[in-house]
Amino acid sequence: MNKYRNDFPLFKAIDEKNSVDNSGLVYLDTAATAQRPYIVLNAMTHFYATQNANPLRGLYSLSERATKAYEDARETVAKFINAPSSREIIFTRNTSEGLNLIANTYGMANVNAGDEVVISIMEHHSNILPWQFVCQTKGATLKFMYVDKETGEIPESEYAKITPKTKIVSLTHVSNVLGTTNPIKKIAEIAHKNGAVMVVDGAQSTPHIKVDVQDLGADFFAMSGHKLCGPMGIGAVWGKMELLEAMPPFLRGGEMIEYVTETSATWAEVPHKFEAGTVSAGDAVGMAAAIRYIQSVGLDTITEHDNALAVRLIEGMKKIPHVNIVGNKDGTKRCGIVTFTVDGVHPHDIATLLSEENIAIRAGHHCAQPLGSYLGETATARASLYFYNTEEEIDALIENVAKLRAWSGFKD
Ligand code: C6P
Repeated sequence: MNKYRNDFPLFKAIDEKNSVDNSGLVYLDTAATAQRPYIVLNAMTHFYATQNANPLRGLYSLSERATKAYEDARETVAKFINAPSSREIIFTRNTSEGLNLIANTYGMANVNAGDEVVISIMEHHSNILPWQFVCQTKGATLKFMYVDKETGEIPESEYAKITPKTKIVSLTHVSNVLGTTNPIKKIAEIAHKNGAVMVVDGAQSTPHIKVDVQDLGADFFAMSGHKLCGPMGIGAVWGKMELLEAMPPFLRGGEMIEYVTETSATWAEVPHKFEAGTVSAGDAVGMAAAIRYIQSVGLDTITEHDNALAVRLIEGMKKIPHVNIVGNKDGTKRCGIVTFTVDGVHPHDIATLLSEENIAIRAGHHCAQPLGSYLGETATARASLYFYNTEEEIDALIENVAKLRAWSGFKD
């Protein structure tokens, strides 16, 4: 039994009120959202029970304590990704909001007619649609770098799509379908040589591998709390201070201003310029607790565990006739994300049949429809695992995947 499982209430066979029976649940959908340990839930309860006031506003000590808890959470996020300053961390709702923030502020202010934005075909819709909007509004061109279907990697020849016309390169750090880790450092260097900025979607990397935004050479980085054991509804954007200072605000309203007249306004300093309205302080506190928890498990331990389970899963699946792994077949290159199809069985049926065996996986387009069209797989099944998963769970998945065709009426 994996020693971390006891940290998670959802993995208790029977919940504390005896109302839900999760015994035997095999949860393999962490790429969609991770589970939360008690420590995160307790940190949020503690915030609301002892520090709850509207942060950044009150001049009384309770509000100051709420502000401190919120700003301490910002510091924790900054250190987690090695941002030079916590003032460069903006809290958002999630990665999607973060990428929209970057596109709507930096993108709209810096991309003009005739310019180009370069992304890749493996992007999640959250890293496609904001750039489609910018390019369509400004008369710019959105260019895609394509992937090698076998390795799931972007061949270096595709990097030539980054040219002096490119204003922004925006790439996922880790693909939520292929599990590929993109060589951001190398691509950022090419982007910078061409005068472009490098935006990184860190939704799937931050839970699995150590991230250092300075070493990556990124200019912006977006992430979600809920994928790394934090609460839903909180995420963060990191950006270089000189870029953030020059950018217009995203949302307008309370607390993001310096001075307002009937006809004009000036903006608060970064990061508050980008955090209009009452902030999600309880969620920020929960995200910081999740980061500390993950650090206590250790990112190196997590990477090693996820890779070992992915290798076991892929090796097991390779032995099953009619099962096809989508992308790289080396489990150490998948960040715990294993996508597959079974000949003759629709991915939705795969997920439904496995659900009857108490196994939770995701099926569909995974919010990456252009990648599906490019691969010729409009839907796939995906098992995504984490440090709380066990070898027994992987074996249970393999065992049941082997039965899918028989359950679907096939003779072989
Ligand atoms: N992918 C998945 O099951 P949000 O939903 O905003 O926290 O994250 C969006 C997002 C952005 N980029 C990548 C690479 C992602 O994987 C995701 C979320 C989930 O694959 C939900 S679609």
